[in-house]
Amino acid sequence: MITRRNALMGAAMTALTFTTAARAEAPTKVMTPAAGGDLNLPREKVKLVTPPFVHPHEQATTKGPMIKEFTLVIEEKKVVIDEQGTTFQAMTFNGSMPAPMMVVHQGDYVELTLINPETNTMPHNIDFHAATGALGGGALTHVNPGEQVVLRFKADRTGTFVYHCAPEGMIPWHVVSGMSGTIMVLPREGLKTADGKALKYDKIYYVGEYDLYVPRDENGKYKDYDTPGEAYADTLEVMRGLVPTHVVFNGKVGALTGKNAMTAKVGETIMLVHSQANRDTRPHLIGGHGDYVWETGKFDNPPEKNLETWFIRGGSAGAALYTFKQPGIYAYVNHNLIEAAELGATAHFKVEGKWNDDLMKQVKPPQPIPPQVQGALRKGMIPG
Ligand SMILES: [Cu+2]
Repeated sequence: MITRRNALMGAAMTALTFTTAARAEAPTKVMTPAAGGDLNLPREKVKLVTPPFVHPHEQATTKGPMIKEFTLVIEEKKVVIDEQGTTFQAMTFNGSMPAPMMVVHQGDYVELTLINPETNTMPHNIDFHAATGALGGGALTHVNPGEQVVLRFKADRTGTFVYHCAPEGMIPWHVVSGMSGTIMVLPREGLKTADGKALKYDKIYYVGEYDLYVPRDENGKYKDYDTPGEAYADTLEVMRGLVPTHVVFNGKVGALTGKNAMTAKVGETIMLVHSQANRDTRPHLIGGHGDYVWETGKFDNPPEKNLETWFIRGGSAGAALYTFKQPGIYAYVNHNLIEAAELGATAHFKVEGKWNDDLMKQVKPPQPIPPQVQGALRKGMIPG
């Protein structure tokens, strides 16, 4: 049923849609697949969880292909994105930035119910980079407020893939407003090194990085808006400058630091999936490494080893495995350090365990420079 309010909002947003000059993806004629129930495969409902956590899953499976059922509810909502209380008109799947990570195995079918409740003001859809055809599903999933749709696609290739909202005429705005997540398609036999050795993780975390563009008033103060529609024109102007006001992990400055730090134990292997749906980034674990890194996230390619920093192309998700060897607080950053330290792109790992002196030891603590060394320095000599 279309309410009067929806009809009005729909008209308003359609007008908005066509005022936007740039269209990232051209529309295409699509074939509507047959209604569900035509596949005689076992089904499993998967309950999604809020990132950085990931729903329980098998890494390798002996089961045959299945239909994995997921539900995403679109939620437009005002959120706070920094310690100064700056507000942001977010658009989300399931209320979180990033949206929940989905995990399936190659050959499985992903069956998504996408719900756009009446409380929202805009049409939305979903484009899965893991899917084939119809703009990644974008052309088959347009839902106005008060509508829902069911899309099914076959996960025919392995890897970590971004999914995002992509409504015609408003794609970049919806993406930089929060509407992106990741699906991980695992090989049925699990992850492997280049020479075929099995790789396993003890824990998995999902970090979604966002570049945010918050308009300022004439005094340089961040503006507050009541609805995404009201923020649209000003936000688009900031977006076109290509200089983000915030670069954040998981929706806001400090979402994964301090008491929100990700945790691990010495000896545990962590799988770290990192997505950026719009802009390039370069994750780095300070004091650690990427033991095995699928920079592009695609598991058919052999993982690179022992990386210091890895590159995530805008519009993709990468995956890294690391076994922690020392306890302590580790910063996990975008190694554009200005974005990490000034704009927010920093997370923490709190790692418990026993320190290994062989790997690192403070041989002598800081102390005054001895007189003979001072003397040498005064003569311009390098002591020792
Ligand atoms: Cu959207």
